[in-house]
Amino acid sequence: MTTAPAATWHPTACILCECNCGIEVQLEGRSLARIRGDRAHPASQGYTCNKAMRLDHYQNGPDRLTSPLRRRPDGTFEEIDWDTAIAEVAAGFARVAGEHGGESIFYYGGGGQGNHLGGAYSGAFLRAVGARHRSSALAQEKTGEAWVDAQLSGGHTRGEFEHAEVSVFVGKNPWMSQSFPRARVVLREIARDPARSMIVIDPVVTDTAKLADFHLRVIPGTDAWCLAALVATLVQEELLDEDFLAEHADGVAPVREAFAQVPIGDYAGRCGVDETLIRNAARRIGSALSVSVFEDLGVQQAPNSTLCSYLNKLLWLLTGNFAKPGSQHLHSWFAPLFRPTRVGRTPVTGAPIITGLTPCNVIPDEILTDHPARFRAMLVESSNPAHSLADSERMGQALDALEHLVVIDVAMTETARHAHYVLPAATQYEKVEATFFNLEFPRNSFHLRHRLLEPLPGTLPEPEIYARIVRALGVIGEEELAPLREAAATGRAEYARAFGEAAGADPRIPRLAPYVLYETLGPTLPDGLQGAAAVWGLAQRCAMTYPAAVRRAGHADGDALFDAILEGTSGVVFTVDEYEDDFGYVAHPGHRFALEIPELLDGVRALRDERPGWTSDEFPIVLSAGERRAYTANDIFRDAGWRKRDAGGALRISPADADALGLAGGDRARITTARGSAESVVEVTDTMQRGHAALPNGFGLTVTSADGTTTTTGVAPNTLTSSGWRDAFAGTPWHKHVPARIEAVALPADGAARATDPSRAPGTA
Ligand SMILES: Nc1nc2c(c(=O)[nH]1)N[C@H]1C(S)=C(S)[C@@H](COP(=O)(O)OP(=O)(O)OC[C@H]3O[C@@H](n4cnc5c(=O)[nH]c(N)nc54)[C@H](O)[C@@H]3O)O[C@H]1N2
Ligand SMILES: Nc1nc2c(c(=O)[nH]1)N[C@H]1C(S)=C(S)[C@@H](COP(=O)(O)OP(=O)(O)OC[C@H]3O[C@@H](n4cnc5c(=O)[nH]c(N)nc54)[C@H](O)[C@@H]3O)O[C@H]1N2
Ligand code: SF4
Ligand SMILES: [Mo]
Repeated sequence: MTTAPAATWHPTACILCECNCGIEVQLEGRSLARIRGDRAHPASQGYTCNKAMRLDHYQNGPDRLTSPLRRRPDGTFEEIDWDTAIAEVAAGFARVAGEHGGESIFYYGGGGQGNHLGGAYSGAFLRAVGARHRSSALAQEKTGEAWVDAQLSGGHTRGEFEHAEVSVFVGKNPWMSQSFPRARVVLREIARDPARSMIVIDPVVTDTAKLADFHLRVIPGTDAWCLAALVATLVQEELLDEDFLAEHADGVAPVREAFAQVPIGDYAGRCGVDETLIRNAARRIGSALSVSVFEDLGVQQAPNSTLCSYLNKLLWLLTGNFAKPGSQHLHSWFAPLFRPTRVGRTPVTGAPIITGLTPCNVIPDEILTDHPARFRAMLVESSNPAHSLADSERMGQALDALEHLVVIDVAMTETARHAHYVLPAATQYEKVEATFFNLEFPRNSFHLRHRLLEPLPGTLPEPEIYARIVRALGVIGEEELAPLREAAATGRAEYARAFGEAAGADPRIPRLAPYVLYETLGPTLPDGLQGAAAVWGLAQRCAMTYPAAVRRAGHADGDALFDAILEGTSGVVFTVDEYEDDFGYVAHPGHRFALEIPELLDGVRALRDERPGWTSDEFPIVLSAGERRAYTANDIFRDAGWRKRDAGGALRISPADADALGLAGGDRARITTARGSAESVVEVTDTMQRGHAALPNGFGLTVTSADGTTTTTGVAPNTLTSSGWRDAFAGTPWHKHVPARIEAVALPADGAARATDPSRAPGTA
């Protein structure tokens, strides 16, 4: 493929958050020169936020890798060719598996906000080496919620905010963090419409809270009391949907009992919200025709997080806000991101494995030990755990303790610097890509993005990297693959028949399915689309799982769906559901919700004797470590120059704290926690309440310029967090609730260090 003429608009997607808005791009050479929203995209319909326009800073970002690297004994890296790299990477995993068993090989990542297709092939690698343990960023945010969902319904739920009469955001700031289609348009529509209401539970006056009808401005970390008071109001004021509960739910009585006695006024006092406001918000929920809720990191990474997920879900369940327009929904999946049934215990610490994922916060403990079952080798793909997981320093020590660490990334990251081998990937605009963040109802869509550019010389797409590793492991040979290749050349129907037959005869075929598809079906796909081979298998499964909904979306069967996906370069709707069919997604017997979760009802009762408060005299301030802002995007942009504002990533504090600490905007402050200490520029804002401070996420990445000098902009939040600071159920971190101390950094006599110039931002080396 050569570079297309500049005037052509190429459809693809933004890769900066789970919305993956459709965009169109004009190229100039290898630059994404002009970007606009793609109106043909079924979910985003032309919408983007400010961040998508800056995507060239990703495509042409710093520290781009262009050759496989091998660590030298002195810690520096040397470039090696792909054949050598693959042979040594595969041999390293085979050696560890041979000596200690495949279970000692750990896998982390498998995709970020825009790229899950590569990860679809990782399963073949894992099964080829006998690995069983894995994790990803989901296990530091969503596993508590997933555990609650597993008990309640066995599925994942999403709100339909576009049509909801009442929208509830709990520890979620969609104006900044988006996460559902066309978020800002929808939020503005809600704010403008007097018949609709928005309820926001957040200690900060966020841009979302500014649009809210009810802002429950909790004291940080007290959501459990606030949510319990809301649920108790519904119960005590008899606002439940009794018909819905009788027809569709079990375990209602114990829930009713647990909340009948909750002292609403007392709990309102503990969370710092006026009792009348809580009661009015609950009444609004109880009387609405439709309610949708979104909980996110403000509760999922804070005290009582799993309990908060339960309380939050009771709000819509008790009021029957399910399976109708504007309400909460269970939905189809193109490929499931969560498998609620996959539970177990980790080998060393016995931590709960939820949806198949090891809690991120215990990963260092599963490595830094002499326990015989410890993890000894690791493959990291599309993730930067040395920066994004709690306690970066200890995470780094754990990575260094591994016998074999392989990192697949587009850039030299904080994690890659610890690796024995670094394998350079093509970017998401240089290969066929997709995500499995397909969470909508009633129309759910999937977008297979074609490449805009050839891979940068020296790099490979992940499907090819995994295929080469599996090939080198020699678990399945040409003898088994050749007949399938021949069948594929004859046609899709013949291929399906041959694949089914081979899978029945040889268990290696289904075990290594993504690899087998890539090697046999892949070569028959149009140029550049070989990596989509696994999508054929997923499309077949999707059509078998939701036959009626797939047909309603206009696809006769799995093959037709696959063809539509290959051709639909702006994305396709793969299921169209009927509202009443939603109950069919409830996995429990009789498709009934199971409202009673005994462990968490104990948690509700325990709130009565518990007093919120995790700070101390030494660390009196609650630090929210990793807030989403207009110019943050996880660790995807390494180039600090993409930011138009807040270039240094300011520490936000309240005027009251600023006064008490003798700080003014632009000053520098030292922030210290039980784990670490860092310096930051300060922004004083009355959006923050007294005793609460916030640092943004995605800062503190270290980039190397051409002359070898390194620059770090802003604070890496996880230099300040501890891995032990986590939820008792799910092990998810309390990043939004880190007790901290803030002190003014003494300025030189002339005040010269007062930093408003971004190049002088604290932390800039
Ligand atoms: N701009 C931008 N958008 C993003 C991302 C990004 O990096 N940048 N990342 C994406 C990803 S991976 C995710 S998971 C989502 C996360 O999206 P969000 O969860 O919305 O993002 P945060 O800003 O981390 O946290 C949300 C809110 O929690 C509030 N909060 C802090 N402490 C508490 C508390 O004790 N109680 C309550 N109720 N609220 C509290 C904060 O004030 C904040 O407004 O964003 C996605 N979108
Ligand atoms: N303290 C604190 N820590 C947090 C958070 C917080 O709020 N506070 N938020 C957490 C949350 S919610 C999340 S989701 C995580 C996210 O943290 P991570 O899981 O580390 O994910 P990303 O930041 O998205 O990093 C993606 C990596 O993928 C690489 N990459 C980009 N494109 C490709 C590609 O095509 N192929 C490959 N192989 N690599 C690619 C990028 O270079 C980058 O290194 O951070 C978490 N960490
Ligand atoms: S909402 Fe998310 S996917 Fe859409 S443009 Fe913004 S960052 Fe990109
Ligand atoms: Mo996330």
